[in-house]
Amino acid sequence: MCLLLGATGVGKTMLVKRLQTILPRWLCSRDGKGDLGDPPLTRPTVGTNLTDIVAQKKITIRELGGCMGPIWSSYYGNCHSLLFMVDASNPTQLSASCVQLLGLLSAEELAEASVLILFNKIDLPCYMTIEEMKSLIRLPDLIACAKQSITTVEVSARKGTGLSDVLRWLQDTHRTNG
Ligand SMILES: Nc1nc2c(ncn2[C@@H]2O[C@H](COP(=O)(O)OP(=O)(O)OP(=O)(O)O)[C@@H](O)[C@H]2O)c(=O)[nH]1
Ligand SMILES: [Mg+2]
Repeated sequence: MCLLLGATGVGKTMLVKRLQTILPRWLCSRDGKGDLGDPPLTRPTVGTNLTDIVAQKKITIRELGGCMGPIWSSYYGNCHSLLFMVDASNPTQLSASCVQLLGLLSAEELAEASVLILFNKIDLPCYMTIEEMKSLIRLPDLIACAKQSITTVEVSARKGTGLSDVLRWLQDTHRTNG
């Protein structure tokens, strides 16, 4: 099981919809590029949303809506990997996201999980660069101190940028178990 978490509106549902769209061509050519068509409409996820990504093995991604934040922890069990999404176009949300991330990294049940932090919406202009945001939340220190293995990736779920890296990470992370 892979958990997909992050504040409301960062683009989690868009990500899973787009991953499903690019999966067939990624499996053929290891390339997620090409026209993805119009971005699908999304609504705020009230509750949870399960999506199966079937590559070499089936990986179930469980999105929890941002509004479910207070009860995210009841879903930590059996979580092999964690996708944590941040809206790279919205630095004002960053400190709240950082607090959420710290809570996740210190949770006993997630100590063994591999973590991928996604900076989404890189297609939008922003007054702060991703490097500046990373240093603002002291991400290098977090990565050095965390029990989990942490990777970061910059994506646009809307445009498809970086999504083949996400699929590769999922496949590598779930190769052995989970
Ligand atoms: N420009 C841009 N917009 C995006 C991107 N990803 C998502 N969005 C938009 O952001 C809004 C929220 O997207 P959702 O996928 O519903 O967000 P969510 O994280 O699932 O939100 P909750 O389910 O409420 O927690 C929608 O209007 C999307 O079209 C992106 O990469 N670029
Ligand atoms: Mg959603």
